[in-house]
Amino acid sequence: MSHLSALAAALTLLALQTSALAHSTLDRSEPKDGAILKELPNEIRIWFTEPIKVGLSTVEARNEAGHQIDRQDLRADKKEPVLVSLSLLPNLGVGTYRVSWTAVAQDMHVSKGSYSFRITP
Ligand SMILES: [Cu+2]
Repeated sequence: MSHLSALAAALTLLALQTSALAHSTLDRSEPKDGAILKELPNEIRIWFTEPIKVGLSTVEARNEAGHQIDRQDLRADKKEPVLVSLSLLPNLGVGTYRVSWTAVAQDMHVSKGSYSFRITP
């Protein structure tokens, strides 16, 4: 391999690695989208496809009236870098709750989404 084609191969590899680090989006959550639960958990957990910059990202949970029902304490898991958690206020009643998230990936690309789950009597 000539020096030039070795360089081209290295650049191609770099480009592939960069695109592999593309935007981070929601992989799965607990409770999951559309879940119907008997009681609200203490916290919600979201697994993203790539680790996110927690300080620049937001996750909010709101009730049907639009009131924020989380403790605004978004944090990354120490062992699992793609996992973030958010504590919820206690004693929330039946109803539909919506989680909205804006995730800033390590490459600074931003992705957004929302999902909801329901508490039934
Ligand atoms: Cu990206």
